[in-house]
Amino acid sequence: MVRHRAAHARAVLTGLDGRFTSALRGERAAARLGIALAAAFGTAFVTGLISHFMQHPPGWAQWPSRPVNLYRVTQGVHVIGGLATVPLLLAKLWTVYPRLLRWPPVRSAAGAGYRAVVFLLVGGALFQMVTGVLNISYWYAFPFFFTTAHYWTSYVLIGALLVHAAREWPAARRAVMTGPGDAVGRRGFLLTVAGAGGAIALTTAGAAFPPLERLAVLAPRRPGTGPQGVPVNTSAAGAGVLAAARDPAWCLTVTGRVRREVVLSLDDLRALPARTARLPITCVEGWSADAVWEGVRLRDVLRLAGVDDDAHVRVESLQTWGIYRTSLVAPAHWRDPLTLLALRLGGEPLHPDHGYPCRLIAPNRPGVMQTKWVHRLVVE
Ligand code: HEM
Ligand SMILES: Nc1nc2c(c(=O)[nH]1)N[C@H]1C(S)=C(S)[C@@H](COP(=O)(O)O)O[C@H]1N2
Ligand SMILES: [Mo]
Repeated sequence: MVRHRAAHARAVLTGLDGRFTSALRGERAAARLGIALAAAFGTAFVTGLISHFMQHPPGWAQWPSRPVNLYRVTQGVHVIGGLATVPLLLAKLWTVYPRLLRWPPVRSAAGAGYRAVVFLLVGGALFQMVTGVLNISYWYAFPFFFTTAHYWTSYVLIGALLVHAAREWPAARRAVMTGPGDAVGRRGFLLTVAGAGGAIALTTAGAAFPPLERLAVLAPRRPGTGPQGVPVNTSAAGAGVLAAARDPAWCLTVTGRVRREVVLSLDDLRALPARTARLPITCVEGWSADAVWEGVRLRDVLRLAGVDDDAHVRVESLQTWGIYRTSLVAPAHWRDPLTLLALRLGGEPLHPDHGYPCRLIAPNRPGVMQTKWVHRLVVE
């Protein structure tokens, strides 16, 4: 009796007895959503890998310093596209969940293998979205390092997606090409899902794309807010550098593989030729804020010390801990005339939270590599 009731409850839940089925759970809707999701995940994978290899360049390839806004576009597409994909994923899961909860779950060994792939696909997709959304909302609810987990899960997700797509493609194609036309309700369902995705995109895209700035009510960070009109991720107090940054004895040291070690005070830096560049801070979290920076060219300072053209430069902060306390600058970036050691922002000395007395700002580079509170350049 108990067993019978459990089986009955399951049947109701999974729609096997026909009570909880919906006309919206057609193959055609599932196929269409699947194709859209595959395109969205493929885009997320490519833009995600770009972000990864920008921060961890393989020895044989160098990321260019132009176009200035390239990373802003790829990472904006990654994060905003990812957010807009959430309703698609939820809708897809809703259309297929009777099949996900099918009983018995496996009927053969081959079936068990494929169930495992579907499990990785659904689990991986949910994991990427949930951790991604929490991360950009500054809610670090998970015990692991987001970036590493998100990076490796993306390979699992894309691998499972390829197996799933290869297996379902014939049926999906049949459903989309030759199936019965969409019932009105079903078309309305897909339009609603697309509308929800579009609404999310419209209310978050302004975090990266200025024309939509005023609509960006759902964006966790809005450009134009914060001291000097630029958002702040780590404050000087939070980084524990306030006293060192304000110390009148602050100086910049250029050392490592140099012809002569150079030590420059703030006044020495101010006496070098001043340059201006309009460049965005482009955070890996998807937001970008344009600003006008003024300072000295990194290449001018490096040439004072005498460095080889193919040298790599490690920019070190006053900060003594944290994963963003240093960043590596490859030749394409330090030789670019727009790459500055900025002393001023928007016509004023840098606010402490923006890196006073001196911060790196370079074109086409993730925010995590725009080191603040610079005090040493180590040539490698
Ligand atoms: C709502 C959806 C998503 C959000 C909000 C999101 C957010 C992010 C963020 C904030 C980063 C930057 C991490 C950092 O550099 O510290 C990132 C990187 C990345 N994302 Fe996503 N993501 C989403 C979906 C996806 C999906 C579906 C995939 C895979 C298909 C993916 C693959 C990647 C990869 C490979 C990286 C590079 C990680 C690294 O630098 O090692 N993301 N994502
Ligand atoms: N030393 C140091 N530099 C840093 C960081 C940091 O935590 N420490 N955060 C980085 C990140 S994640 C971003 S997005 C930019 C933000 O610069 P802003 O606060 O001036 O907008 O600074 C970068 N530079
Ligand atoms: Mo950032």
